[in-house]
Order: sequence, then C-alpha cells, then structure tokens
Amino acid sequence: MKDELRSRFRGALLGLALGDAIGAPFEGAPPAREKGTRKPKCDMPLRYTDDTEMMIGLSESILEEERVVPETVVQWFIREMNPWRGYGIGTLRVLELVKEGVEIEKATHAVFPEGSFGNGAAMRVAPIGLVWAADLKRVMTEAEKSSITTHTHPLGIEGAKMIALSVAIILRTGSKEGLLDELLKMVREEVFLKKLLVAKEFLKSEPTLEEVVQKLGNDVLAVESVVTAIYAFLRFGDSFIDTINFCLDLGGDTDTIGAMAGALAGVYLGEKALPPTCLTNLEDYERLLDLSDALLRLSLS
Ligand code: F2R
Ligand code: MG
Ligand code: MG
Repeated sequence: MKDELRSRFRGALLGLALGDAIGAPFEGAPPAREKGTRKPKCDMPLRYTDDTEMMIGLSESILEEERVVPETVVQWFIREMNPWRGYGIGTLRVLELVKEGVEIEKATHAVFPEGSFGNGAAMRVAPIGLVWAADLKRVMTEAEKSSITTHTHPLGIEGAKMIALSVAIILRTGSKEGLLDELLKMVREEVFLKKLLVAKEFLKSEPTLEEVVQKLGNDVLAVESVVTAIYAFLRFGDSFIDTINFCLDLGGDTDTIGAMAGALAGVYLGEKALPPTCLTNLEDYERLLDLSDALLRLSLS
C-alpha cells in the first residue's frame, strides 16, 4: 500500500516536471496539423521552467510549515526563483513588489487590478492534492491560499482548485471514471462548468485538435488551459507519453498544459509508467524524488 502511494506521489511530481520540460521547447507554437505530429525529445538534458520551479517552492514551503502559509510561499519564490526559466509577467511583477516591501494583497492587484487569471497558480498546485487528498475541503482551502500569493482573480483560483482536486480524486480512487462528475459537483465558476461539459461530450466524440483548441483552449489563461489538461489526461492518460504528445500537438501553452496533464497522468499511472530515458535526462530528478517522498511522509503523519 505504502509502495503504491509512494509511486503515485513520485509519478505526480515527476510527471509534472516531465510535461513541463518536454513541453517547453514547443511553448507558443501553433497547433500541429494533425495528431501524432510532435514527438518528445528525451535524448538530451530536460530543463524545467517556472511551472516546476514554483511547484518545488510550494512543496518545500508546505514541508516547512505543514500547511500553506502564503508569506512563506512568497518568500521562497522571491529567494529561489530564476527569472530566466520563463515566468509570466504578472507573476514576476508581484514578486518584485513584495520583495520591495509591498503587501502581498496589494501587489497581486498592481498589474491586473482584478487579479491575475493566468494559469500560474494551477500549474504548480499538484502537491496540495497529494498531501490533503483525504479531505477535499482542505484541498480547496490550501489551494486557494497557495493561489493568492500571485493569483487573486476568482478564475485563477478556481483553476488551481480544479487541478488540486483532480490530483486528490485520482489518488483516492485510482481511476479516471467519475472525475468529471466530481468536478462538476465542486466547481462554482460558470465558464469552467461549461468547459467541463464540453470535455464530457468530447470524450464520446474524438474531436480534432482544432476543435479542442477552439472549444477548450490552449493558452496561458486558466480558463483556456485547465480543462484542456484534464481532457488530455482523460482521453490519453492510460499512456503517459500519449498524454504529453497530445499536449505538444495542441501547441500554445504546451509546457503548462503538459505539466498539469503530466501530474494527473503521473498520479494515475505511478512512477514506473514514466519513460526511463526521459527521467534519466530530467533536471533535478533526485531532488524531485526526495520531495515526493517527504510529501508522502507528511500526508501520513
Ligand atoms: N511566461 C511564460 N512563457 C513565455 C516566456 C517563455 C518562453 N518560452 C521564452 O523562451 O522566453 N510561461 C509561463 O507563464 C504562464 C503562467 O503565467 P502566470 O504565472 O499566470 O502569469 P500572469 O502574468 O499572471 O498571467 C499570464 C498572462 O495572462 C494574461 N492575464 C492574466 N490575468 C489577466 C487579467 N486580469 N487581465 C488581462 N490579462 C490577464 C496576461 O497576458 C498575463 O501575462 C505559463 O505558461 C508559464 O509556463
Ligand atoms: Mg513555464
Ligand atoms: Mg507555460
């Protein structure tokens, strides 16, 4: 039992980092003409981007405090972040302002007065779904606390809750069945509910890449990427590499959709289903293993 849990925790973090690193070279590319066009390049060093760096920061902050303390999370981001990994402009500015002494709440409304609805809170949130999987209400409150460090718009927060809940539900059930119905019960924002219903229809009809991009989205906004990642997992999640290939073919925010879908496929399939060549070349592989194991210990304590 503990071995299986360890494998799923590792699968989630490694899956997120692989999806991010494999997707990064394609970020901003147009959708492929047809499915199966793009293949992952794993025979070279796989360097991760802001998605994984922030997930590591969130994880280490959780391990330090045994809960999400927004100030601790932000201080980690400020101290450890490498801007060259490709951060969203809003997120970068929030962190600069907090570093200069501005309160988090004020800083998060400086660039976008209503707060950011980018996917930056959703892309890093998987560890919360792992640690508090036994309590879905707690998953939502901790996900919200982690989001408001940079993303205060209700849609940015809801996107993060959806990914954290998906990780938790997959960990609890070990299944893809019923995930959309569970999310439909818990999600509050109309725009996400509509997209979840589209995803449900798409699972019956095998849409083209163009239809997926048009109806679910492929860009940096939470509403244009979170359901897309969930759909990629539900359609292709029996194979990790098929899931990531599909994210590459979608184009647009490939590293982030890959990171979110990769975390879901990873927690579903476990560590052993991840391609060994890709893992060998993944930056910080050992650190990610240690982090997953420490999160597991916290969740069992
Ligand atoms: N930043 C990037 N990629 C570009 C640079 C990397 C490139 N590969 C390179 O080679 O240089 N990727 C990362 O950013 C995304 C996550 O962004 P996050 O953290 O959500 O940032 P931000 O700035 O808050 O939001 C992103 C954009 O969304 C729009 N937006 C958000 N809220 C808005 C609002 N209230 N009103 C209007 N627009 C809003 C803006 O365009 C934001 O810049 C991930 O893809 C990650 O990989
Ligand atoms: Mg990125
Ligand atoms: Mg991205």
